[in-house]
Amino acid sequence: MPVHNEDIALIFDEMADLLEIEEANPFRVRAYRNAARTIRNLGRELSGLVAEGEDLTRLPGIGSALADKIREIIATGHANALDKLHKDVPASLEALLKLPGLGPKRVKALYQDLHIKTLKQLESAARKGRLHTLPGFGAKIEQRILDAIQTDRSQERRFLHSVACRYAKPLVTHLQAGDGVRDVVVAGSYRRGRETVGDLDILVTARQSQPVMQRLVEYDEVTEVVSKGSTRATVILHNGLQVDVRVVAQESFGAALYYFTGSKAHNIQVRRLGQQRGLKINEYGVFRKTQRIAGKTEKSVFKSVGLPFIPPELREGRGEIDAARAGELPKLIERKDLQGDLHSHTHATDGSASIETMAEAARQRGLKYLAITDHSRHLTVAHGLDVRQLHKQIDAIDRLNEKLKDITLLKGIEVDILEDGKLDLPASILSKLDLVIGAVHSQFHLSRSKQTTRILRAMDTKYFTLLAHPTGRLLEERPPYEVDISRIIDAARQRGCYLELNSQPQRLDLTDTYCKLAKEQGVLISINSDSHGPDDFDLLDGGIQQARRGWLEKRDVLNTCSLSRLQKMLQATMG
Ligand code: DGT
Ligand code: CA
Ligand code: CA
Repeated sequence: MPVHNEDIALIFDEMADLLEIEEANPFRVRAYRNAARTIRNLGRELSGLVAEGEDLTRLPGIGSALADKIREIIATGHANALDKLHKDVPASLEALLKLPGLGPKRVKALYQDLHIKTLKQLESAARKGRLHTLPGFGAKIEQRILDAIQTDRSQERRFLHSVACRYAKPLVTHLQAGDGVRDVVVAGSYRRGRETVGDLDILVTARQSQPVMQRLVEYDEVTEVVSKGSTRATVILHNGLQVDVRVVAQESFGAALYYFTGSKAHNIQVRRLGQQRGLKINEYGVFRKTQRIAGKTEKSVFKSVGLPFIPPELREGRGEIDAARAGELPKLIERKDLQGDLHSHTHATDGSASIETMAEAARQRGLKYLAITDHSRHLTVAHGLDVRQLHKQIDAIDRLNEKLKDITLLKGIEVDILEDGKLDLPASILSKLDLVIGAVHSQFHLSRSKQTTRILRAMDTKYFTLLAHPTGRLLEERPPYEVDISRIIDAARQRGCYLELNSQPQRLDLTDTYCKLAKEQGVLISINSDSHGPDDFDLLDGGIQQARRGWLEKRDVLNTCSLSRLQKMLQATMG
């Protein structure tokens, strides 16, 4: 059974969590987390690199100890060090870690202060109100834990879009290579670009359907065949992802693609339009009485109800049909519209590469400018920069800019927003930068009003340019902090500063609906990679997809501006 990058990343993430519970050295914990991220964002499978005898320590953030572990995992499927940690840390604690809102720090506190080891004990302590007395907890968290325990029981598992993508692409290639196969397309939430997907819905057209079914169940990633008929099958892949495959007739392909792309809310609204015209719309086509009038292409389906083609990212039943009828669909942003990237890290803090390497990687991807925005001193686990170190970096960037061709570096910082809303570095140094990104990296548990006030205060400080990952969520790991985003959008408009759409697959923050709100309020969004290594610039594709779900056009996005225009705009916020 092949070992994928995701498998290795999951092992390193788990090691980081368990080490943190064990109170290991925070730098060691961080090294595992960084390695997991590097591996997730790698363009190639590590198993392939190892097979070719590549030196893994040439990868960013991978030292010789980590390289040994990677080889061990690829060879054996597991890591001895993790097995050992599993023995040291009670298994029931690991179940607690899986609850949203409970990271290693809180789990450690529960264990040490209240001797809570199991979900049952946790639930009972929360019901008795014993949690909110712990430092780092509060009444809100207590309630959230109770909610989480309850929803955990009923909740289906979802997968990050980026993870689903890594499994979908090779499967599509595998099916595509079958004899007599024509189209293979992934529909559903995957095609709509949702940040997580419940399962994959694949549509196939082929000369014959039986061989497609056979080819699917023989795929080496398939671990379970749930059902297999002559034109339809459902299987589960090794990572738990469910895949529905349907073979459809060529004449129905557009109707099926339309139907299974969804969303359900969108489909229901379109079907209603059809009913008004005496049409029946289903996955086989568009029918007037028994006569098929459309269905070969998606476009023909939309046309039958008087609509233009609606891009999949918009099909959520959030006003796209009215907009389409009025001829007011947005002309959605595309990757090629981006001129630069305003958020990246180097090995001066928790990134893995030099400024120069990052600049070259950005240039290769067609970007004209790149802001270097390392962390500030308050974030000690990321080796945040102090005033002196930032001065040094500013000088280094000035020198580099003199010799770089086809790309310009901007000087920036991702400065921590402290609990009182002050920024972590003094104005005297911030004033020397091209832009200042403010970010919340601590005190996630503040009340909604406190958190909002904190951020608004930070935005009010001179030199504040851009708010990073505004809700702070980490998908499948940490819910967003409590905050009034509409007030923040409003303040950004008044203040003339900007909000980020962070492209890291676990963040995709701002979310689609808030992007739309920002657009309606006239607040520009910066779509940033938050790169920690040279390959991370590819993550911008995911940010673009999220932006499209938020109805954003080229003109709604800050970093579609030319360098000279951007510099003028930044100077205005720094004034
Ligand atoms: P997911 O998998 O939870 O991320 O979300 P989807 O949107 O992929 O949902 P899924 O896999 O249950 O179904 C795929 C598409 O099929 C869905 O987006 C719309 C269509 N569909 C499924 N059930 C119904 C239904 O009862 N009515 C209508 N109109 N469409 C449906
Ligand atoms: Ca689906
Ligand atoms: Ca499905």
